Amino acid sequence: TKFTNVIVRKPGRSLCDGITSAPELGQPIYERAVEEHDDYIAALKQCGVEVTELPALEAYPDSCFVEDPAVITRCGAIITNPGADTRNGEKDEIEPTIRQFFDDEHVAHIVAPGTLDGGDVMMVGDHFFVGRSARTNEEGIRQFIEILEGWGLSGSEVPLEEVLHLKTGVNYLEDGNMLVSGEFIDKPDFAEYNKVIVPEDEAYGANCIWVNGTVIVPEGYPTVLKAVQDLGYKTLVVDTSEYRKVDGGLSCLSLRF
Ligand code: CIR
Repeated sequence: TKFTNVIVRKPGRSLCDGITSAPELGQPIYERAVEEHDDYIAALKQCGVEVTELPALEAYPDSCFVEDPAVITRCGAIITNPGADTRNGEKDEIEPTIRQFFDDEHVAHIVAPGTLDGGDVMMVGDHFFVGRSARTNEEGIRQFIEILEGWGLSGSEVPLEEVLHLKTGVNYLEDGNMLVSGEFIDKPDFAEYNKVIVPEDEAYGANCIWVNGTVIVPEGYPTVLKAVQDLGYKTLVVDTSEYRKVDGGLSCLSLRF
């Protein structure tokens, strides 16, 4: 795998009204969120990718989490049908940008009654694990796997019990290495990988991203950082604490392809 492009979207002031399961963390501070976003883009650029930065969309508080309305594979892009009502329209906002990179035969869609959030999709080579969650349903997964198979790729379902999205708790770092936390530690689906177990008190740190040999790790998770460095990866640390307040992690903030 080698990524050449990344798509991000600036947060809007409405980020403060993003969906959250953790209101006790308080609302994101917009100015700080913008700084963190700038640092995130700078880290990506250090990994040798071209970054396409889309403008903020105030009508969609969670629209900076571009990973959810689309999934991009090496064979084509899939526009999803996001499972949260306030986010569903994000798919129409991202599609024109996706079409700048892919022609018609290489753009597919998840359609109602199927729902799917890209945060539930984890790419491991040519196989895609798909979390069945509050956002991603059985029909969405069925359509998704059908599209993948049409492109010579494969997919399989992973039922979730606790976390929002699959990648909230498990992330693939390439080279057989996988960061796993909580409910994913013992799942048979991931038995064949070199699992790095993320301790419960650093669970948010399980959401790291591999970009061309460098792993970007969220700031404040020292056990995770050390484990990733011990695997031999170069690391970059980025603070995403404002996004954490609305359940967002490092991976959600970009589409990498
Ligand atoms: C949401 O609940 O949809 C947003 N507040 C957070 C989305 C995070 N995205 C992701 O994990 N892929």
